[in-house]
Amino acid sequence: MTDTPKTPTRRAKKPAAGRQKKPAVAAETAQTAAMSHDSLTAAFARQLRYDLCWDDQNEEAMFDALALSVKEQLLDNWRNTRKQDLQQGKKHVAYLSLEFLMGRTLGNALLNMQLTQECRQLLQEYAVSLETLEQQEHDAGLGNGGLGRLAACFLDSCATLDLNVTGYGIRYEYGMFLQKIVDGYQVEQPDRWLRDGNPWEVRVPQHNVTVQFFGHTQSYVDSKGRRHMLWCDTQDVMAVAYDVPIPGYGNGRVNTLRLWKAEATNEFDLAEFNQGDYTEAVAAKNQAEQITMVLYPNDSSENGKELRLRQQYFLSSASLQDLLRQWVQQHGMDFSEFPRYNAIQLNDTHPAIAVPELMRLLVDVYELEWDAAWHIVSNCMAYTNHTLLPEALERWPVRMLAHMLPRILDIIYEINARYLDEVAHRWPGDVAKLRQMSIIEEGDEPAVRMAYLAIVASYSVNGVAALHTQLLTTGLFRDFHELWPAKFNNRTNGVTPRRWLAYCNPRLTALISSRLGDGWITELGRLSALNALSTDADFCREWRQVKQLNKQALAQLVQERCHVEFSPEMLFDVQVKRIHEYKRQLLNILHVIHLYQRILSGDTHGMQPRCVLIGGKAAPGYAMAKLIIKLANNVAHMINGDSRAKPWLRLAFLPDYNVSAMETICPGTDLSEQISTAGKEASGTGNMKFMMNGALTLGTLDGANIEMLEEVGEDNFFLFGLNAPAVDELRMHYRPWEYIAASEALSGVMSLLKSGYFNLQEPDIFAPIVAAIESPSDPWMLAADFESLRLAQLEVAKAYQDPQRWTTMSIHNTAASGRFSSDETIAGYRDHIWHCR
Ligand code: 26W
Repeated sequence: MTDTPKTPTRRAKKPAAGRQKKPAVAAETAQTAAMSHDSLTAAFARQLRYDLCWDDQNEEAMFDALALSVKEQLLDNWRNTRKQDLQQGKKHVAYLSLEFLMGRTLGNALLNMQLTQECRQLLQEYAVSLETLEQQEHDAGLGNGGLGRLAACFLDSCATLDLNVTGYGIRYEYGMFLQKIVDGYQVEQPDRWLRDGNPWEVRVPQHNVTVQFFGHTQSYVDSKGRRHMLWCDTQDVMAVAYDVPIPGYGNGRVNTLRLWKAEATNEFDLAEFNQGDYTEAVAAKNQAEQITMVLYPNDSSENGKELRLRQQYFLSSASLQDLLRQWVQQHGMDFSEFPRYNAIQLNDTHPAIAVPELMRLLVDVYELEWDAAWHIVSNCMAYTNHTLLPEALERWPVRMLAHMLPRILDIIYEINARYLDEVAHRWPGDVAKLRQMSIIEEGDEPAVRMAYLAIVASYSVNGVAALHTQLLTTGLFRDFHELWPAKFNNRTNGVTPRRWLAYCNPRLTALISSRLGDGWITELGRLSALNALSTDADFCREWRQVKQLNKQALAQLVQERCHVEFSPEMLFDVQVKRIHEYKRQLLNILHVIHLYQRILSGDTHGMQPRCVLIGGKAAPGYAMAKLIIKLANNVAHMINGDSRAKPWLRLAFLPDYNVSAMETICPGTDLSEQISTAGKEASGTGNMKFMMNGALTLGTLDGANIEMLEEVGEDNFFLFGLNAPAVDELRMHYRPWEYIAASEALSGVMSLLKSGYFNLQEPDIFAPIVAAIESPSDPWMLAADFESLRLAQLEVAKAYQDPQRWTTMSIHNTAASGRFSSDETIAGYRDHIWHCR
C-alpha cells in the first residue's frame, strides 16, 4: 500500500459564482489542487499506518484516518483565513447559539473542498467505498431541530460567502438523545457521540477562559473616587475551546465553530486535598464538568432548569471573553470602535444573558463608564426570534439569578431602570405600559423576560419568515415595535444547497448540472432555468428515473429501520420533524386512518396507492407528543398487518430521525407534509429541503410555506386549511363536534379511534387524544382543517396519477427553490444586519 495512485490534473475550479465577491483567500490553482490530492493520499497512508496503528484496518479506523487527513488538508487554509481576516480588518460576526445541529462532516467537507472524486479514487486502492466510511461517522447531534440545523446551514453559507463569522456553542458530551421505539413507545437513550473521539475538533487550551458562578457582590471606591463592583467568592469553571473547521464551498476559506467544554479550574482543589478531602475535590471537578454534559432535549417548553441557565451563561461569558481578548490583543484597551468591527448574533434568547455579561466585562473588568459600555453593547447585539409559542419564551426567576449570577442580576436591574425611563418618556403616566414592557415580570415569582432583555439591547430584531415577523410586530412584540420600529426586520430562513442538494442528492445534482452547469451550487437562483425543461420529454424521463432510484434508497432505509416494505411505485408521502401538537402529525394520522377506512369499505375508486412516513423525536417530558408517536406506531401496526390494505396503503414511523436520515429522506419524497396550524410554525426549514429536491408540498398558509407558494405558484402546491386570521377568529367560538358531525370521513375516523381498534390490548390509552380533538379549546384546530386536508389529498392523488403532470410540477418546485438557499438569507444578514463584507 505504499504506491498510491496520482491523479494527473484536476479540473480547475470555477470562481465563486455571480453576485458573490471574489474570495479573499485565493482560489487554488489546478496545480495546488493536484498537490492537495497527493497530500491527501499521503496523509491517509500515514494516518493509517502510524497515527492509528491498528493491526487490522477496520472501517472505523479507516474513517478516522480519512477524517484526520481531510482535516489536515484544511489546516493551511484555516490559518491563512484567520491571518488574512486580521490583516484586512474584516468585520467579525460571532454567532452565539446553544445549538449547532451539524450532522456528519466528512462528505460535506469533501464536497466543499471539491475533493470527493479524488477521495473516491484514493479509496479504491483500499477496496473500500467512500459511502461505507461515511456511515462510520456519528452525527454531531448538538441541537434539537430547526433552530440548531439553521445555525449549521448558516455556518456553511457564511464560509461560502467569504464572511468572517465564528460560531460559538457548547461541546455537549451527550447530544440529542437517540430514539428507540419499544412496543410503539419512544424510549430515550443517551447519545455518547464522542465515545470514539471526534477527528474534526482541535483542542485549543491556550484560549481557556474562566467563568464565574455564585458568590456575592461588593462595592469599593478607588483612590480616584470611582465606584467599582467586585464579584467575589465565586465558584469558577474553566471553559476550554474546541475548534471545528468550517470550509466554504470552493473558495479556500475556512471559518471556525468554537465549542466550549467545561472543566474544573484545577485538577484538584489543593486546599481541600491537603485537608485530606480527596473525594470532595474530585467531586467538585465533576460538578464543573456537568455544565457541558448534556443538551436539553426541549424545543418548546421553557422549564426553568438551573443547569440550563448555567449552560447559557457559560457559553455567553466564555465567548465574550474570547472576543474581548482578541480585541485587546489587536487594538489595546480602546473599545470605541468595537461595534464597527464586531457584531454578535443571538440565536433566540438562549444566549441573551450575553447582554448583561458584556456590560459586566466592559464596566467591571475593562473599567468603561456605563454609557460608553451601553453604547457598545447596543450597537453590536442583534437578536433572532424563532418562535411565537408563549410556552417557549424564556423567563428566568429573579431568585435563581440572584443566587447564581448576583452581579448579572444587578446589571439587568440597571439596564431595566434606564430603559423604563425611555418608556416613561414615550408614554407619560402610563403605569400599565411600564409594567407590561418591563424586563422584570412581577408576580409571585418575579422573573427576567429574556426576549425583552434581548430586544432592549439589540439594534436588530428579526423574525424568520414574513408571516412570523408580521405576527411578532403586531402581536408578541407590538409595544417594542411601536417604540423602535427601525429595529425590526424579517430574514426568511434558508437551507444550504451544498448539503441539501449537491451532497444528499448526487443523482439529481448530476442531472441538473448536465443541463445548467454547476453554478447553481453557489447561486441557487439559477435553478429557475429548469422551468424551460419542465416539458422536455428526455429531461422529464431522467427526472423520474432519478426520483425512482432515490425512492428505492428511501425504501431500503424504511425496510432496515422499520421493517415495513415501501414500494417505490407508490406515492411517498412524508412528514419528518419534531413531534409537536402544533405541527399536527395527528392530523396526518387521522387522514391515514380515513384512507384505511375507505379501503375497508371498498371505496378505492381513484385512490392512489401510497406509503406514508412519519418521523421525529418528542421532548422526553411532553406526554401528548409521546402519545402521538404511540398512535402512529399502533395505526401502522394494524394497517401494515392487514392484507386488504397492502396494495393501497403503508404507514411507517421512522425511529431516531436525524440529519443523516434526512439526507436519504428528502431526495426520495414525492409529497412533503407541512401542515401546522396557521400562525404557529415560525418558518420551517424541512419544507425547503423537500422543495429543493423536487417534492411537492401539501401545506397550510404558515411560516415560509407562504413564501414557497408565492415562488412556485398555486398550480404547483397543495394548499389547504384556515389562514392565521381565520384561526384566531375561530378560536372564540370553536365547536369541533360540529366539524366532526359535518364530515362523514372525520366521524368515521373518530368512531374507529374511540372503538379501541388501534389499542385492543391497551384500553383507553388514546383517550387524551380523542379528548384533545373534541375540545373547544383545542388550540391546533384539527377538526376544523380535516375536510380541507382530505380534499387537498384527493387533488394530490389525482395529480400523481398523471406522471407527466406530476413531473412538471416537481421540476417547477426545484426550479423555484432558489430563494430558499441560506446563501440568500445570509446575504440579507450581511447587508442589512451585520453590515460586513
Ligand atoms: C427554551 C426551550 C426552547 C428551545 C428551543 C425553546 C425554543 C427553541 C427553538 C426556538 C425551537 C425551534 O427550533 N424553532 C424553530 O426554528 C426554526 C429556525 O428558525 C424555524 O424554522 C421553526 O419554524 C421553529 O419552530
